[in-house]
Amino acid sequence: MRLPLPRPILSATLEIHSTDAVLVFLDTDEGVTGEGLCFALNGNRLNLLHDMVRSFEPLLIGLDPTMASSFYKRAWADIAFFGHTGATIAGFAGAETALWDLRGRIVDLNVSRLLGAAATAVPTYASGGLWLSSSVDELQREAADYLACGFKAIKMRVGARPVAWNIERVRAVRQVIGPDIKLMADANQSLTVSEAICLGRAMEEYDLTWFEEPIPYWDHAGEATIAAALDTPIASGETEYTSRGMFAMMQMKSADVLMPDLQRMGGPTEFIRTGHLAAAFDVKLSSHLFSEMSLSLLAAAPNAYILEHMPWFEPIYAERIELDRDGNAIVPDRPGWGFSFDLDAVRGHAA
Ligand code: SMN
Ligand code: MG
Repeated sequence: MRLPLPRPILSATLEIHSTDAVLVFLDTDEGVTGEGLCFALNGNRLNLLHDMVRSFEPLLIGLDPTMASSFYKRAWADIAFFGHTGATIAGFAGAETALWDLRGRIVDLNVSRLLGAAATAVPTYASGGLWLSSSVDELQREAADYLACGFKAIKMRVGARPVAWNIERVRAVRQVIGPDIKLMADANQSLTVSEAICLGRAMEEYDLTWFEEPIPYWDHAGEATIAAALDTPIASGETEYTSRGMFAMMQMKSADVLMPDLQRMGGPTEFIRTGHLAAAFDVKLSSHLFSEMSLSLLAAAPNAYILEHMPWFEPIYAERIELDRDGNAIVPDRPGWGFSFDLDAVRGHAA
């Protein structure tokens, strides 16, 4: 399916017009269906993802869902030739995400409870706005709107422009939200190490909760240099693959906060493993996109820090993430992920 954004958005590295998804349905002969998705941007390579997901059918048809790890084991070996990255792992993630939904639904438990929940609500931050495409006035209006919706934390984007250009925007946002709201800044890998240290120092007086992906994601040593140089915590990991990629980052001390992306992790099993590794390294655990699923996974992690709230797929779900009075995302008391596709809405967005 294809979901055009209300207006195109601009990060430091990408213009995004639409978010597109392959929806995954796993039907059982007992009448229970597990749902998952994997996604692409701007209408590109959606067929590739679709074919990747379907390539797992031979390993899923006839599978007893209480033997889910046997799928993980066989599929992991099956994709090794193409590698545990890119479209290969994204397709695997879509299937694994549906399988975990099914596991929860067959025993009538939310995935957080299936795992043993640590919390019934998870701190969250609004991430759907404050892009580089917004003017300073628009940034201030968007930030005020998020506060009116009950959010207590907001992320804005910064980028490879003059320090003064970025600082004017950070200052303007901090001015409207006041000192008590958390503010994060995401550079989407657009800077060099020295530029990042320079901008990071200039932003320090605005009390950022984190400075995200300052440099290209593969430069773990560079990120470690930045993390050591700045007082502001560094958040990263959304572009790395699997728990092993996260492990390498933690060994290098690249980030104070990890933000595993459910798709690049390869699904819930690898996300959960990342959470355990992060606990062992005393690194804070956040998430990237996939808010409806990451909510339950973070709720089961004792070291959960904050959930990225990205509303992109709200239009195709029957339910929405609700916030409590403190701005935390409430974990649904519904089985599986607790969110079901609204099939009429899905049909309206067919690609
Ligand atoms: C981001 C990256 C890719 C797609 C959407 C948003 C951004 C984030 O880096 O952290 O939300
Ligand atoms: Mg980011």
